[in-house]
Amino acid sequence: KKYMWVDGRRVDYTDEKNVLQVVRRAGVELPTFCYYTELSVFGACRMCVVENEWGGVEASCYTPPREGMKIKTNTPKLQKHRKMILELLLSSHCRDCTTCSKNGKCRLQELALRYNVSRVRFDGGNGFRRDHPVDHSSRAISRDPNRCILCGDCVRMCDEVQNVAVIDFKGRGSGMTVSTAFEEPIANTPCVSCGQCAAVCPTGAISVKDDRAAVWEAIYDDNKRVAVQVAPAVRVALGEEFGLPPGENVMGEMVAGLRKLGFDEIYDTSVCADLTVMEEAAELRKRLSSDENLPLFTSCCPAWVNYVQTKYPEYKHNISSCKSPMQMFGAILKEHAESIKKVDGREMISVAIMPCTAKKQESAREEFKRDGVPDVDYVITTQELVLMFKEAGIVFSQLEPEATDVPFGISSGAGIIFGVTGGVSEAVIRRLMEDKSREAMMDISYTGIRGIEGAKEAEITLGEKTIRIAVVHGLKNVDDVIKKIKAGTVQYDFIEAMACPGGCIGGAGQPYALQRNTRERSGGLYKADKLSQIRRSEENPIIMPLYSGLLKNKVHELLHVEYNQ
Ligand code: HC1
Ligand code: SF4
Repeated sequence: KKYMWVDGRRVDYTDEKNVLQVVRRAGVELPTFCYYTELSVFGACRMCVVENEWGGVEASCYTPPREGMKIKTNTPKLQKHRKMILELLLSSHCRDCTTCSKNGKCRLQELALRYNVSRVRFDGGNGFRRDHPVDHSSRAISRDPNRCILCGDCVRMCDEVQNVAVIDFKGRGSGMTVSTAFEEPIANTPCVSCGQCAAVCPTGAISVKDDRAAVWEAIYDDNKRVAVQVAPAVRVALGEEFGLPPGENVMGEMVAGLRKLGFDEIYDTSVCADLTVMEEAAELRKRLSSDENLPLFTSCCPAWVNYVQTKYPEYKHNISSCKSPMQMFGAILKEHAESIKKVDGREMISVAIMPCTAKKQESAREEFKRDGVPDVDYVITTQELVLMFKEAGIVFSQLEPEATDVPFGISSGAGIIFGVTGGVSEAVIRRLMEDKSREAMMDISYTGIRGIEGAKEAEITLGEKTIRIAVVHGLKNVDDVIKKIKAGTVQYDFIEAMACPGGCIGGAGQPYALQRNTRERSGGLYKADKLSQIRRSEENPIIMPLYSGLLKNKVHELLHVEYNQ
């Protein structure tokens, strides 16, 4: 066994790439601004320094562990070093913490407190960079370079994980910033609105847009009836913000909380995920028989749709024409509202609670408006919902679980697993498989579509045909697959792509966005599926009445989309 010494204690290690990982395994939470296991090692912030046996100071993220190595993590020299870094960062950082969107969640704020930085000796000496314009152009994120500490996390995330690379370092010395090319507003770049840059930003330099005020306004307005739908992934992450273990399903408590907030109708987006399964499975069958526009690309992840449209427009016809479950629900709710309005007189406002920042941009797309009115009026993230509960003084632990509303109150387990990578494919396969036995359903989960690997593949046999499926998450992984398709080295019939690592459960709107808790959150969704009495979309008893009722002659208008781009 290999081992090293951390603060005089022997610590075994195996394949840890750097001393930082060994130290963290030993239970010491070394501070960092620029270290994430998902990203390459940058070594810029130097907060993770350790002292070696000769009194030298090394960045632990950059140092590979050596057999018998002796290091200390907390010495007067290290304390002084960390304090100095914090003071230098603060000398060029605005300090209006109370009105910053990251207040209470900012790592700079937290470390300044942790290392007792109560005054900044170099105040102003480095030139307060306070005059950069703030970029509010995107529907999903805001960029405030005045709050940037140049850790480069957003730059590496956008490039290495998402393969989009629309932000980079610019300038030199104290004039250095992170910016888009030619300082274009981010909305004019190929940014896909995934929000993953905001998820890694340790300060408020990149933050998720906050739409709470508009939702409150609608709730307070007596002339409005406010309906809300909640995405599958929200239920297994929300509890983390209230001290519950990751992956715990708090759907019932959340519904109770939403009623307390004043929402008039509460629904589960999974219901329309069942509709998506019906429509997408039919679309796949059709394309397989005509052998056109294959592989079929799933369309529920708006950041992925944006990516195809900007990077691979030649594949735009491969994107499924199905609206995402959120947009299908938005259209159905607005349609349904017409009949209620005659009785009730109130205008219906439709809100969606999503783990995702790109959903804010999706709901604002022209294609999802009818007569200029969006089908989904406002999208708020899991984190914004947490804040709404707190604003309303709701004590989450005291909520008793409640059920969603009729007439759209039943969903299947297939609709719930949409929130995890592989879930959409599994749900579609359940629909397509002729063998509807319990054993066949079990077999699907062993085809290779479950699990957190970035790219997976599976084959299923439908009658005479073998269908090849790829399940990919993280846009860099998806890009690799598309390149292989282009090169002709792989061939698929169906591709499920999700921009965020892990699928929606790892969305940038989730609590502690980078601590993705992928295993626990996906476990929570698979458990909910297992506990569902209905596990196939076609068995959802509200689906067929919908087709013969509200959707009659309106399937195309309400459930499908033709993108303008
Ligand atoms: Fe998703 Fe979807 S699963 S996209 O990941 O298809 O955001 O959770 O709501 O629309 O149902 C997100 C999640 C969500 C849609 C569904
Ligand atoms: Fe890059 Fe996504 Fe951030 Fe846009 S939202 S800058 S694509 S990481």
